[in-house]
Amino acid sequence: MSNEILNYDKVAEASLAKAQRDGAETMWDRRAAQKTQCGFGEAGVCCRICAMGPCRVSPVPGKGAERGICGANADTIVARNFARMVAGGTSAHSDHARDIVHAMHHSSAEGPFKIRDEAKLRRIAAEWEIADADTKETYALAHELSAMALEEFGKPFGTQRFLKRAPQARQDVWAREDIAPRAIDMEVTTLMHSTHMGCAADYESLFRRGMRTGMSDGWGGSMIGTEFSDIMYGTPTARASSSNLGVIDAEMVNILIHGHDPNLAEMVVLAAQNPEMVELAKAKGAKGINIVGMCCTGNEMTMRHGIKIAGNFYQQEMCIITGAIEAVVVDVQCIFPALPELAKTYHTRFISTSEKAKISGDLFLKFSEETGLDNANEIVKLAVENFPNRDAAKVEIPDIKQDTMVGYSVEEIINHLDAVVNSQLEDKLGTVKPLTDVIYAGVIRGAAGVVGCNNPKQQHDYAHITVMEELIKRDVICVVTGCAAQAAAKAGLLTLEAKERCGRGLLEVCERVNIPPVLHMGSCVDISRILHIVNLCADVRGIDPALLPVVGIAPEWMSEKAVSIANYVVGSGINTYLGVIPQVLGSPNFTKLLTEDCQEFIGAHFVFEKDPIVMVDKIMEDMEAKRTALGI
Ligand code: XCC
Ligand code: SF4
Repeated sequence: MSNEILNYDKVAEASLAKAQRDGAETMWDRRAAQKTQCGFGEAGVCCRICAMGPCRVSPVPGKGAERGICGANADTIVARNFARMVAGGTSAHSDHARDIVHAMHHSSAEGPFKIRDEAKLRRIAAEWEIADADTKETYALAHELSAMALEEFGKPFGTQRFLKRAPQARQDVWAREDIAPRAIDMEVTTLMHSTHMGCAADYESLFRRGMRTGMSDGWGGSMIGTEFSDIMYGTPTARASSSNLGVIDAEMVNILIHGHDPNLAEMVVLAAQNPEMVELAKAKGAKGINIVGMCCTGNEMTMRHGIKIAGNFYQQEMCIITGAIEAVVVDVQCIFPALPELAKTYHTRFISTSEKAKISGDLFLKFSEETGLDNANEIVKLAVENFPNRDAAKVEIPDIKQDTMVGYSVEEIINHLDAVVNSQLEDKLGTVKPLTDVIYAGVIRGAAGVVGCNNPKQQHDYAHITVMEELIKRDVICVVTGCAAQAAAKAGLLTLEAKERCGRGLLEVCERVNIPPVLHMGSCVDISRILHIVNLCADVRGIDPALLPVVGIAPEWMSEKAVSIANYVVGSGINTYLGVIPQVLGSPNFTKLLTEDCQEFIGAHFVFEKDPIVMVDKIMEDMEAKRTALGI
């Protein structure tokens, strides 16, 4: 077993040893079965977009075939493959957002979909220039706004509405370089067209079109996903939670919610609070119902309700291996197709709910906005009734959990800043200016957004934690989302006490503002919160965000969504550091375009660096150079 790859993860060894005893297969067995991974695929030079192929050109220029049958060279093939990853990622985030907007379209005073942050509804309606946004009846306004949001996916003309949140200097770059995204579906479709056999062959053009598609994710789908989820389910506020497999409770009915979209998870939490359901659980011998979260569903639910975090991407199998999960309930994205089979080794039921992500092997129970609460009731009941089937001999829950703080939306960060700076004044400043003040004063050197998945190409959580620990030591504040945030939670970095692990400047800021040095900002669509706050900071200084000492980092990424994210973060003027190297090295030209040349026209670039310590050294150099250029 690959323990050397997992020894950073405190629960992994026992968990995988148990899997072996139970005869359960895990990702590690399957990874071993893959043997050495394909060198052509790794370099991005395998093309199978038409049936004359598959064609593979040499990953090492000058050796072997240099062109596919149609004549596409390594540059074209690599650029097309990369662009298609962007299209995949953008569609995933954006389709998630569309479901949220649909739920808002079904919202009503009676529920179950309701408007919980009316102030935000009115704020965004005003931002989108709806007349009488402050006086219209709540649900009439919600329906009008959701109809407008749906237009963002398919409108024939114009660009994404949220782009106006960026300072003018950045909007000018987008206009000049033609990467201001139009309707989201249009960007994805046109990119699939461009990458069809016999279309775009110019690698730079493919890159630019890919970036514009990614931009429709960050400033379109993801931002809509975040903002509309806040309107319906509440804008997150700071709250306590707990993390790691130890949050699974041997005496309770445990339901693992896994996936991304809060619609399903919100309904499951609501259903589990129903006193009748709790009584039923007691009648079955349990003390109650314990909902635990995983991946971004876990992030959405912990940010708004303090739902405990069972773990990140890597731990999805380990949860089931505890033998104490009555049901795994999933919607979309990042769900191993292996789970239903693994669940059969235990008493666990595996329930998939989205037609977009039907996973065979156990139960499919279609969730829809019309019947959301009924669906959730059925799911929770099924889990409760499964409790007596648990095999006590197979239950083994690692006794490891870590307290954590979550819930730092942009609004909540501003509230915290206001509480300190303005404690004597009546009026709240309501801006991020105090944050830019401490960056400009050099008390903190810069800010980093650490995001993304786990990937067996990196030791589990090691790259995430090392990068964060090293950055806060060097007075760089971190904001985190996705599975990176859950890694931080498990490592105790999302606590007020973590300030002891910081440099002096950041320690002082954490004390005064009463925040952890690493702030949980949510799920992966919530990287739009990071975009938003960076742009607010640039705005108060009247500069292009590309000038700020701010970076994006994905130390252990794996998904297409991460490629889309990297594109919009770079497109937004923020240098992006990747700890797993994307499959592009088979084209030195395309690699150079990403890591150097795009700096010239976008004002930011990609950095590939597998070693987290070396990565942090590069980041500090990057930030100090930006500080020098700003004269701060
Ligand atoms: Fe998935 Fe969003 Fe990656 Fe985690 S971080 S493995 S994409 S859950 Ni988004
Ligand atoms: Fe081969 Fe060209 Fe077809 Fe790709 S598009 S599979 S390189 S012939």
